[in-house]
Order: sequence, then C-alpha cells, then structure tokens
Amino acid sequence: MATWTPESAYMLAAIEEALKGAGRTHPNPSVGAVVVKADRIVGRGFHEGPGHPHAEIVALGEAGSLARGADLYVTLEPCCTTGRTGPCTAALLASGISRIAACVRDPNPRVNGAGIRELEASGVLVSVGLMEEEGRRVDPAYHTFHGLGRPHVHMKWAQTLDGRVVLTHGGYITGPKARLKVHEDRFLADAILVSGATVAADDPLLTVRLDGRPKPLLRILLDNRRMLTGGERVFGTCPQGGDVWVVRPAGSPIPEFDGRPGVSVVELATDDGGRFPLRNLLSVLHDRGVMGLFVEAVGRLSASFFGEDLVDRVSVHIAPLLAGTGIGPAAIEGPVRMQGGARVLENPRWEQAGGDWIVTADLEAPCSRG
Ligand code: AOF
Ligand code: ZN
Repeated sequence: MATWTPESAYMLAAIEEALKGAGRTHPNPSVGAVVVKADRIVGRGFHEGPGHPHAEIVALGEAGSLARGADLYVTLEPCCTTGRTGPCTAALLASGISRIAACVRDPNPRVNGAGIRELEASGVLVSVGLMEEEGRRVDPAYHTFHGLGRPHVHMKWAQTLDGRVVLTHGGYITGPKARLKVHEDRFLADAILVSGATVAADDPLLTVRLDGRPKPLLRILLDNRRMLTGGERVFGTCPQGGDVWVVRPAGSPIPEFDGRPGVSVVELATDDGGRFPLRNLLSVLHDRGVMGLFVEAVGRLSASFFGEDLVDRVSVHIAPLLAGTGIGPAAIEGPVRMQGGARVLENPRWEQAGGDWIVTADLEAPCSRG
C-alpha cells in the first residue's frame, strides 16, 4: 500500500488559516486548509461560519486547476454529508486532489470516519493524525462537545502573586491589557458562567467588548442563594448583549424578572449542600447546543468544577501584587482532591499582558477521557 509522510509546516499553515475563523463558526467547527503543489501553497481557505463554504472548498477554489494531482492539508476530516452546504468529499474527488492529510477525525456522528473511507475508496491517499493535538486545539469546544457530550469548560481567574483573588480595597487585580484578553477569550465561547454572588458583589456586564466584534453570549448566573434582584447591570444589557439564565434551586419562588426579554429562570435540583451538580447543568447546556463555556469563578464554585473533573482549560491572570490573607476566598477554595494528588497541566503557555502574566494550560487533551 502506498504511504506518505505529510509535512508539519503545511499543516501549521492550515492551522493558521483555521484560527482566522475562531469564535465565529458555532455550531460549525473552525477549519483551515491549504492546497500544496510542487512544494508551494497554491490555495488557502478557512471556514467563516454557518452557510459559508467549508475551508476545503475555499482552498480548492483558490487553487483552481492546480488542484489536480496536488495535496490538501486540512485541520479536520473532510465532510461527506449535505448540511447547509454540499459534501466536501465530492468536491475533492472532482478536483483531482491526490493526497489528503487531516489532523483529526471529525467527531460529528454524521461524519466520524465516513469522509475518510469515501475518499480512500476512490483512490485518494489519506493520512490522519499529523499534529492531532494542535488540530483539536483549533476548536476544542467542537471536539469536547461531540466527543464527550458536554461543553468544553475554560476557567479563568485573576490572582495576586500570593494567590489571592480579592484585594482589601476592592477593584481590579490585573491591568487593562490582561482584561482585554478576557474579552478575547469570552469571544471564543458560546456562554459565560459566574456565580450570583459575583454578580451581586461586582455588578459585571458579562458582555464581549471588542472593537467591531460584538458577540452575544448566553450569560449563566448560578444563583443558589437567590441573591439577584433583577436590578443588576447585566439585566440592563438583555437581550442585545445575550440572553441571561438565572439558575435557581428547583421549587424556588418565581422572581419578577423571569420572562423579561432575554431573561429566563432555570430551575435545577441542588445536592444536600445546596450546590448545583455541575454535571447536570452541563448536560442542560449541551442540550441547548452550548459547545464552549467560559467560567469566571473562584473559591467554592471553581472548587466544584475541579471536584467534578469538569475543567478542560485554565487561564490564570497573575498580577505582581501581594494581597495578604484574610480577605476573600482563594482561587480554589474547599476540600478538593485533585486527581492524582496534584493535577499536572498540559501544554502550559504564558504571555505577558502589560504588567501582568497570563498562564494557560489544558487538563488532558479534550476527548481523551474514557
Ligand atoms: C464546517 N466548515 O470547513 C468543515 C466542516 O451545514 P454544513 O454543510 O456547513 O456542514 C457542517 C458540518 O460539516 C460540520 O458539523 C462538520 O462535521 C463538517 N465539516 N464544517 O462548517 C468546514 N470542513
Ligand atoms: Zn465540508
């Protein structure tokens, strides 16, 4: 059987293409592709969002007749189904492409290997797995949603160098550059989750504030203690800033703000300690189509996410400050036994943001858990 060793540099170019669509393609995946002929990239493409052509089609279009006998590098297995657009497999076969390298299989049950089989059956040489992890990280939410049947959870908090998340005199811990990064990360998600206590204390808007890139997110407020009144600023940005879900213990009295435009009260059974089982909440969000969930939490809520092993990525924003103790919770507060004694984070990376640092890491590759 013929074999082929595709080259990482071209796959990297496909990944760079894919990232141009990041945050805009829901519920579709962000995908990038390049067509390579005689050691030269002759076509590039990325997916811009539902209804737009798939990355492969854009790259083939740019390559034109040069696609015949060429190689295609793509970050996801080509689709073989008709959705809002036609199957890429048919277009690839018609173009005369000879070899296809894909980072990862498409976990969408409508594809899930069938695209590869169809291409191979027609004589195309297909290689899957080059830069597989990097390919998943192009759109971790898509892979976790289809692979694990729940949203991908990206947790963020800001802390001082001594690990405190509240300052005595209140106010922001990190500077404007780090706070802008929060908006960029919110943009990649479909929904954002905070505790009702955070809303009551800080009165945040929880919108995405990036120049020229508005993106309404579903805003989920976990209000176990029924602290919210409907007068908080987040309610004033409904529905244009995104819908708001106030999650309350099942059987709570219905508050006046339920049913205002864009505002819903969602009832969820609590455990003996009065907490919401987060796995149940994520299952509700999955049914509602939320693929990427951005969680801004500290203290007991972040502890619950870690305790239920439901965190896929963490971003810790660190300011060069020392806060001392006795004020507010720690980043993770409560009796949490980390799996394996201490959790080893994968692929840790850091960036400077003004005078602060942002450390981001993943907790095991998405979908690698049994
Ligand atoms: C995309 N963009 O570049 C690729 C996708 O409704 P459709 O026709 O756009 O099909 C969406 C499905 O196609 C998607 O869930 C995924 O399985 C597959 N591949 N999708 O939106 C792309 N290559
Ligand atoms: Zn396709």
